[in-house]
Amino acid sequence: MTLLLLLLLLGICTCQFNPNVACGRTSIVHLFEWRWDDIAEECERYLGPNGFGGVQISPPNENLIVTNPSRPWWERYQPISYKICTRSGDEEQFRDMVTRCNNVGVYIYVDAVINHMCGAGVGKGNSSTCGSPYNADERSFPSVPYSLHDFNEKKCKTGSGNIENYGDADQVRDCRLVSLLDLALENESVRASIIDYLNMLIDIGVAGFRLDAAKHMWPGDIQAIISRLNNLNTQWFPNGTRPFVFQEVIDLGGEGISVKEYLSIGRVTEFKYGAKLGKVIRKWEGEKMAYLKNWGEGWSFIPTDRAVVFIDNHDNQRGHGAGGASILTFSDARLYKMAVGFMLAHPYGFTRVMSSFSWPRNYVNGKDINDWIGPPSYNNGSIKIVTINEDTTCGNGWVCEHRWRQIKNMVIFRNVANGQALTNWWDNGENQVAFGRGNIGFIVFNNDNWTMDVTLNTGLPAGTYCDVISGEKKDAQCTGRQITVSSNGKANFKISNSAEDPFVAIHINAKL
Ligand code: QV4
Ligand code: CA
Repeated sequence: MTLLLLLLLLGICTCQFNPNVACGRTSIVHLFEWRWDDIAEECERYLGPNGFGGVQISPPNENLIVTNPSRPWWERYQPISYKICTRSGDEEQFRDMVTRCNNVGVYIYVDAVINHMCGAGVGKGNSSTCGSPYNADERSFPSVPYSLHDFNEKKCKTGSGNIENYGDADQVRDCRLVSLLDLALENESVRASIIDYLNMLIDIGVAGFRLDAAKHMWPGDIQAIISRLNNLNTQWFPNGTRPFVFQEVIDLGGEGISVKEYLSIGRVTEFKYGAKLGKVIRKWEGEKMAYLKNWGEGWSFIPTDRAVVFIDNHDNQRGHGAGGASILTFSDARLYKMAVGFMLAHPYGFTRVMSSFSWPRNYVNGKDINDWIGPPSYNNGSIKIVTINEDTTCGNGWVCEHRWRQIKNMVIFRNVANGQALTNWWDNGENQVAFGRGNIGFIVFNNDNWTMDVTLNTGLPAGTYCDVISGEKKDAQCTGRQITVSSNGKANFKISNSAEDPFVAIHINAKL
């Protein structure tokens, strides 16, 4: 009996690590700042058919409207209430998106901003996306409702009331992150408001949450909150399914807070991943691809079944957050595709693909002074629709990295190779590397400054395969290069260092 209870508890405790993606799907995509209507369309016309597992959406709850600068993307990280009412759409549009995406097996992951409300210095008014009133001076948000005693005013010990020293764990949790009014998450009334908000989203049908600024919340408070969340909606998910939780904790080492404190609660964002891989692909600090042989825990990353990994996110693609100059983005397209390709081919972690809007980068003394620019929008502030061009790319300022052929095809590669171990690693001691996934898929990179011409053991069955980087298989034809695997599993790979994309990937579903 006690054993049964223990097993049951164990089962309950481990489920929040499961991303809940539909069988055979392995990645999610962050559709940063997209409208709910566009996401619903994208699920049906593109993400479902191409094997994407889910979408991380921008915060759906009402936020402060920031006019100086004009409507920056970051206004969405300044909550005013938990009404579903933002530039992305209202509650009806949100429900429609969740239903339509779920119906095609693409699940929704909500960016949950629960550490804080708006900035301390924004005054009072009702300049918020749903017109709800706020008074930051009095710490009053009547639409939740929150008032003075719901904030960490007394607990924070710094002079400014803001976080001043990241070496001091108490400050990081109890003081204000860049002046954002810090919620007292140990208060039952605060917990209840947050739990109501998250449970409303679960009941609508979302599959999980990104916990924004998790490092700034005490692990015990997060645990208490997520243990009171409902199981997922049984219209789409098996009985008893726990919401997937992944926590935004930036730990590059050397701070007062370790990512380890959060591993028992849910998954965690592994920020070392993109920062390190960026350095390797850029060949900075003597890094080379050959060193990727023991990529993953071997690079002192968190355990693979706890990690959410990505090459860039909405912060560090523009110099916010962590990672610095090594982070690769759509602006370094050639290197970026290699990095995303490597990530999606490699078994470590649960993978998230970034999908951005473009903005004119403008560096002054090493800092992009346009880092605030919000999504493509009209003069009245409404977000522009995502248009789709003839060639399947996006228009209206949307970059849609997830629609780049190389990236989309590697999302499919990862699905096909799911569960297969890394096999047949090969490297030239420099920046030419290759590896397989069981006898299912094989990928080869040439990031050296000379042509690669090698014959490698792919582990794949004999046959002719279509390279899914230079093209793809369409109606039994290959639009790109063809690779012939002989009966001993070997194949010749010739990759010019000046190729548009100096890598090749094949898998059994791309066999001709
Ligand atoms: C500024 C000063 C303050 C000053 C205040 C005076 O920095 O010191 O007291 O003015 O009014 C915006 C502005 C910022 C401003 C603040 C409050 O950029 O200059 O403070 O608003 O008015 C995003 C942006 C922030 C933005 C915030 C809220 O990145 O620039 O702040 O939204 O609009 C750490 C954390 C990590 C965090 C990362 C960016 O550990 O958790 O920094 N990442 C997440 C999100 C991120 C978001 C937040 C957290 C906050 O991914 O997008 O910040 O929700 O590493
Ligand atoms: Ca806090």
